[in-house]
Amino acid sequence: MTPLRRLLSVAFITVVMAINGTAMAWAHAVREAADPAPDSALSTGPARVSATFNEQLQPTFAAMTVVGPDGNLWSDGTPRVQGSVVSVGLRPLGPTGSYAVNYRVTSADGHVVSGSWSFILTAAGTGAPGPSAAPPVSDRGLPVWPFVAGAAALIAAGAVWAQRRRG
Ligand SMILES: [Cu+2]
Repeated sequence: MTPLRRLLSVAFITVVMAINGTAMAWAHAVREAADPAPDSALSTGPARVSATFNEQLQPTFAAMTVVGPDGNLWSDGTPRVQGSVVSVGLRPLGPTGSYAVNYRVTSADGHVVSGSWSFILTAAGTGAPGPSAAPPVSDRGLPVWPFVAGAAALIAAGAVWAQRRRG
């Protein structure tokens, strides 16, 4: 391989890795269980909802919300991380329908993992909701542009270098 080709392939791999950033989750915490179970049908809500992961979570910066079919927040208080489990309190529930549990936690390796699941309330409760839900927690992965910029710089440097050699 010529040096330019080598540089180009390094740049290409860098870009591919950046684009696949979220797919590199194989090294991160993976959710193994959820309570209530995904798509389960309940006649009354539990006191808390929780998600269990395959490894310890970092206790800071966890987010977990429960958003009801009315678009309101039905989770109560701040999320709690204990070992590999993140949980949040739940108000007495209200309207029947689908309640979405959204979470964002930090893996032991420092990577952020987010996701959601939902369960169904089959009998209306008498609870009162919290405030209207904020937009769901999003996966704040690494931005892609520094990788792309870095790859572009590598390509440019490689081209200049190849030119100098030739001349
Ligand atoms: Cu990771």
